[in-house]
Amino acid sequence: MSAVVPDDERFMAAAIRLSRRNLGLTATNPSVACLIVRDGVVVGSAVTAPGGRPHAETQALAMAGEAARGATAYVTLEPCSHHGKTPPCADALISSGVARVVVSVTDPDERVAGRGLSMLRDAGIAVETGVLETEGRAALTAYLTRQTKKRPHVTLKLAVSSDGMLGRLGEGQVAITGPVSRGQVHVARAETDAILIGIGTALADDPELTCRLPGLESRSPVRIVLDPRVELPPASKLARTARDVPVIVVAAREGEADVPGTPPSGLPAISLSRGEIGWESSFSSSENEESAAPRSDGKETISPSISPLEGEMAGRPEGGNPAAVPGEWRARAAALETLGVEVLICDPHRLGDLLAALATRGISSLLVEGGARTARSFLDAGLVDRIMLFTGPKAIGKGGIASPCVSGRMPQGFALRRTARYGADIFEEYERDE
Ligand code: AOF
Ligand code: ZN
Repeated sequence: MSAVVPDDERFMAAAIRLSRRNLGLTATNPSVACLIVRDGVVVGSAVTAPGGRPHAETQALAMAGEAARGATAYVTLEPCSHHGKTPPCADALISSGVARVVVSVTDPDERVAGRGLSMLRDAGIAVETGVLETEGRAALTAYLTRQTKKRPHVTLKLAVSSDGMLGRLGEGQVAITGPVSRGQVHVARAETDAILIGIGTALADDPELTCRLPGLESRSPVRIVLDPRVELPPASKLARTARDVPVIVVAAREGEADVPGTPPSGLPAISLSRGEIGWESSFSSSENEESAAPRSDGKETISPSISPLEGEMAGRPEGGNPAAVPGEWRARAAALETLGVEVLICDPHRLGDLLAALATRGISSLLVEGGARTARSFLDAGLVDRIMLFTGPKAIGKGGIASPCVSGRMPQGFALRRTARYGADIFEEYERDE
């Protein structure tokens, strides 16, 4: 038998805070934290290492050494029970001699799923679970979404003027929010595996999409551009920095981007060529043209249901360049690849397929940063889990590009979770009720 004791929530809260430290750094593995507490004193503490291993528990136990004997271990996720790349953490806890293990969230990974807790109990250790579970789940939300929905957790970030606009037609970046809000966006980027924009935004704003907070520059996420016709200019900041921080251009199969909404005639939604689902290799040689083979993984492709993404933002004609010449498409892709950009062939009308492919790549969290049409497409497809809404004090007025949602008029199913004031801006965080 075991029961929650008064200090359990205090130590679990500390563990959850610690677990957030490596968000966005642990690839497919969740960022988990473990505290070893003896007589009210923390004698060991650790978070899952960058890259995903070692796990938190073994590091915290190593720090505690002999002091772990008779201590309580606080772990934000159920200790693993499987022999993966490292031996089970449940075994490490048992042999350390801890008397009690307090867990926040049970692990949905089918290799674990309750077995970690059973192993501890069978060894005579007192086990308590569900402590600060809501907070624990919030910190693990990207991992839990990827495990249960087989896609990344999607956050939509919107910076909206006081009159509900995202920018002004024909202009590049328009300052809507102030420096405090922008800092918060950079924090979100640091905690996220990948960031996504539409080609319209890439062309209009020429953004860098990196995390530029001092000391956190190395935590920039993978940058993804939905770019059906491969229009990202080689001179863009994104392309020029692709060797420092990865850039993926998501392009339609040659010739198909010009017919928005048309199902790809019997072709796969995502092609296979690099041994990993959904990722197509080089366009630089004609050999690779042949490699666009139908999916060999036996999965069915999903019928297209969402609106086209191209031509979404200020500063460019709607629908991009319909007269794109096939040979030039290939040359544009090759030019980007020379700069280190990865060109992925995936029907941009099928966001669900794209997200599934990103999940197989180990991307558990995705931040969608614009523009209006990309935001709308993700919302329409029901693929947004969280909305970060920043509302600035100034109006855009005539020629504004309307935001798909504004404060007080959010899509059905989203509930307000948090508000804050960042300088002159109002921040609201909404989550899908589920
Ligand atoms: C823990 N502590 O710190 C983490 C855990 O690929 P592997 O072998 O590293 O296993 C990955 C799985 O381990 C992951 O899906 C999740 O179930 C668990 N992560 N478990 O005991 C940790 N990060
Ligand atoms: Zn483990």
